[in-house]
Amino acid sequence: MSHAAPVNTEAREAFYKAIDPESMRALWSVMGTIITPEPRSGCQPVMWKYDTVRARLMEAAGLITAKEAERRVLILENPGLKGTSKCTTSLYCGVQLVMPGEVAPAHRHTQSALRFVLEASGGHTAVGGERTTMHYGDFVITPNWQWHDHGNTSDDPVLWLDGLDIPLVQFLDASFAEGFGDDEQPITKPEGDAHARYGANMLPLGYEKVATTSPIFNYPYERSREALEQMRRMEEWDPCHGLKMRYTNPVDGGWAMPTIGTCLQLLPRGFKSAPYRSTDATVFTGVEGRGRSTVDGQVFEWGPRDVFVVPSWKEVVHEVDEDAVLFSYSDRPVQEKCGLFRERRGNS
Ligand code: GTQ
Repeated sequence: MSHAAPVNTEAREAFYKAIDPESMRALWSVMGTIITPEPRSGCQPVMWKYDTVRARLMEAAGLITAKEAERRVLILENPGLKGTSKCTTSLYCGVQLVMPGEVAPAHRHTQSALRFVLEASGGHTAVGGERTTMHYGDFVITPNWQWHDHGNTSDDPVLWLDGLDIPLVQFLDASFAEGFGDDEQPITKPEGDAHARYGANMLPLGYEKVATTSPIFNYPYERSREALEQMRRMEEWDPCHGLKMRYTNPVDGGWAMPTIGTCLQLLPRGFKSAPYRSTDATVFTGVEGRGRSTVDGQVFEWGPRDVFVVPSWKEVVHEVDEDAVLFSYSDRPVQEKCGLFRERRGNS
């Protein structure tokens, strides 16, 4: 596989041409490009500064309402994957803005979505008949095929990061979508219902797993952050990750979403990580503090709400002068299910 394709002779060229209209291709002429010795991704290391994205979203708010747009989102498109609406090869990333008084009308689709809240003094999203209020740093899930609508009854703009498995679903040709018909779905449950049932280290007796996604749909930042704070006292620093926790589905302990793995990590003041690479291209966003991440030789200086990408199998080193928190997501659950996930810790 590591050897080059066999040389082209006139006779071989003629043969390739002859079989092309018959919808055939000689494997030996393409083997090295379809089965590579290691990942060869078009996905590039890249960073978006929040101030730039936010300013453009405010500009967009002067052009279109959330209702007319259905979702007022600026896609963070990887420059190495231009025209594809992808942030990594398998995952999508966008930043959504809902202005005071606006609603993003109810719809559903087979793509799963995560929201990571960047600015909110009172926005909400409704999923499965329940509303949840969004606060800075909350990780909110919209499971596939669930009706969802967003609203903002506060006086301030609400912004969040959208992470969806759009490219994965597209690859599998499994996209379905429909509008609800009304702006908002009926609310049938009190706020906090899912949390009470599934988020208190208990489950209703006899509960049977019905979905592949966690039944908790808001993981409040306050609680996730508190866990990291408690753990920092033990100083169990991982050389590559500092202190990195994954969000789980309380029903089975697996990832919170079937296609997207989500994590929150604390990097303590003065920390410099050991080099790390993994097959799951990862989208990071700053939550607290500032830091510097070197991705395949490119240095990204990030602060809260900035977004950067580490492509598959590219080396990353994180450095922080102050305590910093990062949220991240990747397709790791899919790779694990397929036995594909690989990582390399340190310089080996
Ligand atoms: O909020 O439902 O960024 O359907 C892209 C597609 C957000 C959403 C996106 C969507 C949504």
